[in-house]
Amino acid sequence: MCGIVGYIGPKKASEVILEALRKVEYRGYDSAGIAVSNSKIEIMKDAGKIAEIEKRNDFSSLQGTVGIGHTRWATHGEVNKQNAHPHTDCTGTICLVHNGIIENFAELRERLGKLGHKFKSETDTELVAHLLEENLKTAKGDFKKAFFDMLKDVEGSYSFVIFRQGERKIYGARKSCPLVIGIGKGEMFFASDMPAVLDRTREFVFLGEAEAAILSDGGYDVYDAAGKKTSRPSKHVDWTPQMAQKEGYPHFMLKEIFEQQATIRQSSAVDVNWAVNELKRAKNISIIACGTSYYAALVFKHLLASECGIRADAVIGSEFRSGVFDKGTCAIAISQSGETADTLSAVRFAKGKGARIIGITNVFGSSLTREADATVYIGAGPEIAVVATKSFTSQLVVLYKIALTLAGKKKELLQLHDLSGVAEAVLSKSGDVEKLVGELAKKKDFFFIGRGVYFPIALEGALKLKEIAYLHAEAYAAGELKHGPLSMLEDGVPIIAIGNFDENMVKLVTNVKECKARKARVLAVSDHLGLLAEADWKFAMPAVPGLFAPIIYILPLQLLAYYMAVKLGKDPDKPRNLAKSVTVE
Ligand code: F1P
Repeated sequence: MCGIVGYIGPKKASEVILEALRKVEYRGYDSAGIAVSNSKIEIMKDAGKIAEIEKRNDFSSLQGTVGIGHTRWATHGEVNKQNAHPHTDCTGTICLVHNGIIENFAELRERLGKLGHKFKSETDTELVAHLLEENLKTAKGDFKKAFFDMLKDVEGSYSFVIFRQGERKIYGARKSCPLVIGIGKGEMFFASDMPAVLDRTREFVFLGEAEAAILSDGGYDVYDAAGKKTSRPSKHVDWTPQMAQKEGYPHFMLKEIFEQQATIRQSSAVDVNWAVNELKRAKNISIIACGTSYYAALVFKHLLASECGIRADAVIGSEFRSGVFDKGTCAIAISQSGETADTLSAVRFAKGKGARIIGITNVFGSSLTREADATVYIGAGPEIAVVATKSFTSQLVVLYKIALTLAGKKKELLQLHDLSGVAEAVLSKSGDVEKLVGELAKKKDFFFIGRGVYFPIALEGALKLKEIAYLHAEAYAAGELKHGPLSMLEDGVPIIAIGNFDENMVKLVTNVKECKARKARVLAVSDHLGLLAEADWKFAMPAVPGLFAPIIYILPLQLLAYYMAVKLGKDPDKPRNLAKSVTVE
């Protein structure tokens, strides 16, 4: 939540920062701003998405080669120009951007208010600028000391990027929110996520939890929370700038849906041995995740039962107190971003009870990798659209690989490598899904149903439609309809029935008939002629080895949500009220 950037180097800072902000806009897009340092600090900020703000503000008029920028996902204070970042102190010489939540906000506001500070916004962030101003007085002008004193005073989660008039330095710090340092040729960057500056460098420093850094023209220094210098060498990453570009697709989401024909193959080559060895030693297994990743967790739970005969617990990150964790637990935390606050809290809780942690993530150096005893990178490459698509199938492929290795199923492991061909076949029929949207886009309520391992796929299909098309969609284990929800079926309500020809199919067909008897209309996503024959609309799936079908069956549902959003005039890449990494609880 919130994208932040800092730049120091020979180039015009406003241009570098604006470009970088566009690339991390998926982190928040209700307002944005840039500040640069000249003879004084100049700030330009406004409410809206960057493209709208640019029409009203000429960022290129900001001169100067040091600067900071921000794209906001509002938490404290409504969306307006005053609350947009950057924020300054009373003197206008200390300027900062922030991602996270300052929890002792009320106490700081009262304390600083009593000292005579005047606030221009309702944000928690602005208080930190005033706190620095106050600390600077007691530190007798030593800004570095004022900065570290501030870090001791501030409670909550943050990544800060801060600069000061007349000083060619940028100060950054992180706690429970991401912040990386990019090392360019004669230039240095701070960014929330690597894609912000991938076109300028692939050399990154990943700050640890509660660490700080100071960038200058000459390089960077890293400090622990107490202000003691520490060492953090840089790492070269193999993500390319092209991976973070649309490459001719109208939206990142569509590009990422189509990329799955390649990413499914890539992820099947990921090394999972560490994770498997951890699981072999475990007395019990808990899977922790949120949102889409939680639905991957449900599929994994199903696989552990069906393929390995292992009982596991799947826990929603924010509901961690419902899980049982102890010294014998291996907790597998799944998170595309590796930054989801609810998931990280659950991980810390499980660790506190003595559990071992396996992190399954897509983002190198993310917070989850630091908390985990072993990490598996799913290898999907940067996912820019806010909603998860290719990361979901990559999570599934990696989780299948773990379960099948654990079960010693060599033949099936080989089949996993061949799935991308089927994915390609399904995606080549995207036009068929697009055609369905003509009628479906007139509907307001949707019910997704599946049995067994298709229930989490139904949940994920419904979530996609909610996230980007803002339509009411519910998902049920198909057998549950008769236990209440059938009462909601009226003339023409669409039921999306998902499943391949397995032991559950006969019953799924019966459930579909029950819906039709109540005048619902059915879209079948299946390879089973009997189910397709019952349907009003159909997406006929190619033959896929049954075990792996769920990985492929989500593809038409992703396409459906995408085309529905486009048809209804919504931006699928930047859905309202959502952010790519949810760093607040
Ligand atoms: C979890 C998640 C996503 C969702 C949105 C908000 O993220 O719920 O599934 O699409 O981006 O966050 P993560 O923990 O997998 O990064």
